[in-house]
Amino acid sequence: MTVSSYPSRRRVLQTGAMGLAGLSLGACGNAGSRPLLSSDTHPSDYPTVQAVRYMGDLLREETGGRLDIRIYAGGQLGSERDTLEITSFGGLDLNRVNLAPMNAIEPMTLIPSLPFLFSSTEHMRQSLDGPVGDAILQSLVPHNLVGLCFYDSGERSFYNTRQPIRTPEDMEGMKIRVQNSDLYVSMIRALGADATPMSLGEVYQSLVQGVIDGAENNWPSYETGRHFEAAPYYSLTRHVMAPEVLVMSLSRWNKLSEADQELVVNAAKESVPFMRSLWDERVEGAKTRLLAAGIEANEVDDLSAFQQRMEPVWDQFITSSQQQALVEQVQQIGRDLETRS
Ligand code: GTR
Repeated sequence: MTVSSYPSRRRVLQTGAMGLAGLSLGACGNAGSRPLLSSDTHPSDYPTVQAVRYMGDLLREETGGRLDIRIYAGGQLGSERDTLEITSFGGLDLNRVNLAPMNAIEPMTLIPSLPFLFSSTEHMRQSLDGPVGDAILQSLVPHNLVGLCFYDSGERSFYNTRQPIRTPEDMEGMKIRVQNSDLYVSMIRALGADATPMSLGEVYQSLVQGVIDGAENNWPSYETGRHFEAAPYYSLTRHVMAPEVLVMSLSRWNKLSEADQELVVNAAKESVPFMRSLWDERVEGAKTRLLAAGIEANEVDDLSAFQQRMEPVWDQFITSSQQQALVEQVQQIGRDLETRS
């Protein structure tokens, strides 16, 4: 499937046209000199947005303002799936999204999204900082996207309006919101719950109105989206550690000189450690604030029941020898880390 075959194409084009009309007002005329326009679903103070802003500062300093980034945060330009399509058409230059909305367009992006693949933050970071991460970034080029870097997204866990989750049976019949990815839909079904794909912006209202019973995300998004107000039971399943990715439209990339391409890649890479330190702080801060606000968090003593149910999910989505080889590399990195510790 290519980016342009997304189902909601008509709606996307409408959103895109509105977004672009707005964007062109602020642009300085020719595409070569205007800032790189960047989208993020999170608000201005979120670590991903701050990291891209940092990258823009670096570029501005290094080029005396010739290269710069203008960020449209808070989902102003639409959902991740929609803005991704706009980016692939070249209507947006940069986009920070999770890997989930790319799962349908590029099978290699399924790998870091696999439930229970990474055993720790270190395992995830080492895997994505090396050849596995490079191969996944590279796989985006045929979709008119240049993968610049990965950012952390931490551990995703389930939260809901009803009760603590300790076993898959506790989830039976619950309506759980997922990102727009078939992998997530299968994961929820394998746990005995009903999956409802929707964009992040719709989750709060859907929880409040009882359209869904729960969702799954990391601590910072659970806090930022105020989902905790409606769904105070946060159960630490830590089932997915799929990272965020920063992509550039291939058409804008091709308009840059080789020297500028190198500046962009280097600034993106430099923003990664900056983002990670903000991220670690944000996770701790969110956890402390949410516990103080009275949410009920619980550890899950036996994750094996959840893990076992994921076996058919892996089999369903890891179907090529290319994917299999990368999964094995990630697993080897995990074993090496364990031996060293
Ligand atoms: C967040 C992630 C977003 C988006 C969101 C979601 O953790 O940073 O990019 O994927 O989850 O659940 O839609």
